[in-house]
Amino acid sequence: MKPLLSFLSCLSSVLWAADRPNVLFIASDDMRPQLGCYGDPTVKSPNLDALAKRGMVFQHSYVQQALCSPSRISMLSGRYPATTEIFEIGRTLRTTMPDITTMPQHFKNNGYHTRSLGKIYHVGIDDDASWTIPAWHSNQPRTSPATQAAVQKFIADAKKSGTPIPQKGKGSRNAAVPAFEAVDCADDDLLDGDCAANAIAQLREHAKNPAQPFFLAVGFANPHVPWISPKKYWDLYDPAKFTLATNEFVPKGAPDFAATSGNDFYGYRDVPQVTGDKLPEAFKRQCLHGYYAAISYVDAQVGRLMAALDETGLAQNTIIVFWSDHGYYMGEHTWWGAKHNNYEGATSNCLIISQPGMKQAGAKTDSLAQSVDLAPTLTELCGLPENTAFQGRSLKPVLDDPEAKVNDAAFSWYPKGQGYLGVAMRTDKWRYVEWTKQGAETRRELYNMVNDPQNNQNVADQPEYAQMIESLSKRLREKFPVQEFKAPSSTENKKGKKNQP
Ligand SMILES: [Ca+2]
Repeated sequence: MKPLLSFLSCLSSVLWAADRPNVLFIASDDMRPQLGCYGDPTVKSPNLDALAKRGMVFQHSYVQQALCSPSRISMLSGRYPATTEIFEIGRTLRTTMPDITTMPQHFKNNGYHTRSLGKIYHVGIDDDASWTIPAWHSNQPRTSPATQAAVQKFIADAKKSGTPIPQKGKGSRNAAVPAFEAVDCADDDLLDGDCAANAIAQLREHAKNPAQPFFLAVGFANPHVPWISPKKYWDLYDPAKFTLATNEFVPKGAPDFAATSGNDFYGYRDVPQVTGDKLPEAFKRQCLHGYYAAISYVDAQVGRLMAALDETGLAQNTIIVFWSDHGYYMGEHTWWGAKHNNYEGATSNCLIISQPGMKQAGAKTDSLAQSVDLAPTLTELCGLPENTAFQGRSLKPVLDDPEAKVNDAAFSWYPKGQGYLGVAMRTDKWRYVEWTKQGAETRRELYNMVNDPQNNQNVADQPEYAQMIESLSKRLREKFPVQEFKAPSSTENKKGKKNQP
């Protein structure tokens, strides 16, 4: 009897779901909001700009942690990192929340076919319960044949000499990979082009079976370092015309432990081992060239997906979300190829949402949006039952009216050295960051987002802001009480790592 009931329940949810819109969720890795539709004059992003014309650009969108895995887990689960307690790369969501229903799982439970292609959850830290069938990853390389050969030689040499190769950082296999590379090849010869090709094939299959709606998540690996893309995207740019960062200093007056970023960039081949401000100018321009070309490569893949939606007719009934997992530094504050902190440049991301026939198509909004808002937003847009465990707020009022506000602040977390856990609260005017550690005094940062949008000067110690800080701190702590950063135990870490490829 049980299998029959389960079959009937499944059948009824599929029948009920038949007239629901589809969702094409496109993720990009480490793409800061530097696109034509965000007002950038240098980057060539015609396809994302075209998506913006049929959707809405969120100009103040924030991730809940500026690091791949925790950001993605927070967005996909619809929970703040304060709840997931996943602040690092390594553990799956189920190690802390075994019985959680994620956003894609909520869709699956309501009759959707949910699929993940490419990097959606962090690679190796996936969540099978979220998807109708296990996540798919391309076998195409990220780099040129010459670089692949160099990596193989590096591994063989290390084996011969008995030198252990660390997983990450200096001395890892990245030491054989250049930080940037133009490859004379077709889009599909590299990972992201192949991922797009597979997604297009999926869309064509779905078009043949319109009875079941889909939630198709497609994740591109670019423009995460190394900045490697087909040469034709490099040819779009003249590096002499790039504008370099003008604030090549860390935020002034900020606590030392807070004003840092990750340094994976320095583990790549031929990167001069000097601070970012001391890199030769020609090298900086090459880095920017690689980053912009990688953005244009992703942009072209998005264009292919949109063309497939149009060609199959699915566009008429498919919501498109374009989202990046956090911001990025390309020279600002001396940081290159980096995120890993609680400042504006790290926590702000790309967010474009397009609904078929939306009245506000082409609008841009300054309303604050958070990645945790996507779960309730898509749930509402698709008419699914509300899931009250999702912690964000639906952005539908903003999609209907770009002047509407659903958040009076956006929140981001970051654990830093010495056991500090920082929570950033971004309001229309302020970025307030409060760092706490058990048994140590609280450290604070305050940036005026109107006068100092790049966070160059921490004003928290200036007496005239004492009252402002008191009120911001009260607001922050009423919503998120002080929490201790609990580093994962070694067993938990092992459990996570076992799943890595
Ligand atoms: Ca990332």
